[in-house]
Amino acid sequence: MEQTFIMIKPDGVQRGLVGEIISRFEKKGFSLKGLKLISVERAFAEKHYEDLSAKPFFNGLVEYIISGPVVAMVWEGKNVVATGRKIIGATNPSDSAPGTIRGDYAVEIGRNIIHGSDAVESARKEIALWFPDGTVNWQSSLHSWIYE
Ligand code: RTP
Repeated sequence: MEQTFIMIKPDGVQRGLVGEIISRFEKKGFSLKGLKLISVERAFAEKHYEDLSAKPFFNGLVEYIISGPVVAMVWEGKNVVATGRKIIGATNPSDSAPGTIRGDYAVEIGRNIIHGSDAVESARKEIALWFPDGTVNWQSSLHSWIYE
């Protein structure tokens, strides 16, 4: 089954949105496989966003990610990478539809609350980076009520 990496960024934690965000993924029917509250070092944040290192906003993005604790999660389910991105909404909250997390709770691109892997391959890399000791292997008793 497909997995994705979801991170609630420092603004989402500070604004008390952790429960709301987890609730949206749970209610959808996805399964939580990994969860931790963690403050990351600069080098770790730079590694996570290494593909964006040439962007003009890179230093500000790293400062933002290390400015407070984040919630790192692994969610599992059918098509969870693409569907997770839909639940999160467009990168710039000005373009995120109401009903999405960013559309409902964020205003500016540099404070957009949440990260979600953009592809199955990047999810695999990000899960390995953030959960080097692996995740929890379990299955919800509701599985047969969510999948045919
Ligand atoms: P994320 O990785 O956080 O899920 O975001 P994304 O794929 O939707 O967007 P991406 O282009 O990968 O950008 C990563 C994060 O960098 C910040 N950003 N700031 N100031 C700017 O123009 C700008 N552009 C991007 C955002 O926090 C974005 O989520």
